[in-house]
Amino acid sequence: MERLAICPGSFDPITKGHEEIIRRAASLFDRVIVVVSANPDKNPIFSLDERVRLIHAVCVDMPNVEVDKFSGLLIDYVRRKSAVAIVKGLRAVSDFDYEFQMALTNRKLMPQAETVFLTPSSDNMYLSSSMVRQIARFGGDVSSFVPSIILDTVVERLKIKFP
Ligand code: COD
Repeated sequence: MERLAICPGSFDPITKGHEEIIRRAASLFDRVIVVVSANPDKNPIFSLDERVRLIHAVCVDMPNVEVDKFSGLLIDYVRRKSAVAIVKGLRAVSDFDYEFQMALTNRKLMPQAETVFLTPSSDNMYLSSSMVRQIARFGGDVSSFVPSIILDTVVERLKIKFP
């Protein structure tokens, strides 16, 4: 049976940290769907379709990875796709409480889906989309944090937002 994993997130925008987790997931599972949350509470900088396009570009060399979007409960999406796992990245201790709470809640809602935590390399340990947005806002260089294939697009887009 094909083992499908879901990599969910806001990806506003996708970073090298996200890319690393997706690559690791792609090597562990038969198929991976990266799903972008349409959560309107987050007030994202990049539109849903922009985020999907950026992830597509980053994952172009990963044949078993697809990109999709979702709204509502993640676990409903996981059930609909008959996925066996939700893959999350776990950085420092600061991620733990929130991620643990989500994993336990999702397990209550769908016991047969496992949440799998992958740790990033030390280079990506303290990297987040919000850090990228903050650096860009003050005119800093984000090239160490954003996958090179989408760097120009992201920089141009952030310049429009933070001229
Ligand atoms: N290294 C490793 N992993 C990383 C890094 C990094 N540098 N940066 C981010 N990650 C991981 C995060 O830990 C997370 O697992 C994933 O990548 C996505 O990160 P973000 O920041 O893009 O996305 P989040 O954390 O805002 O996404 C949250 C979800 C959309 C997954 C969550 O809110 C959700 O499931 N929402 C749907 C509503 C729902 O079902 N709620 C009930 C849950 S109990």
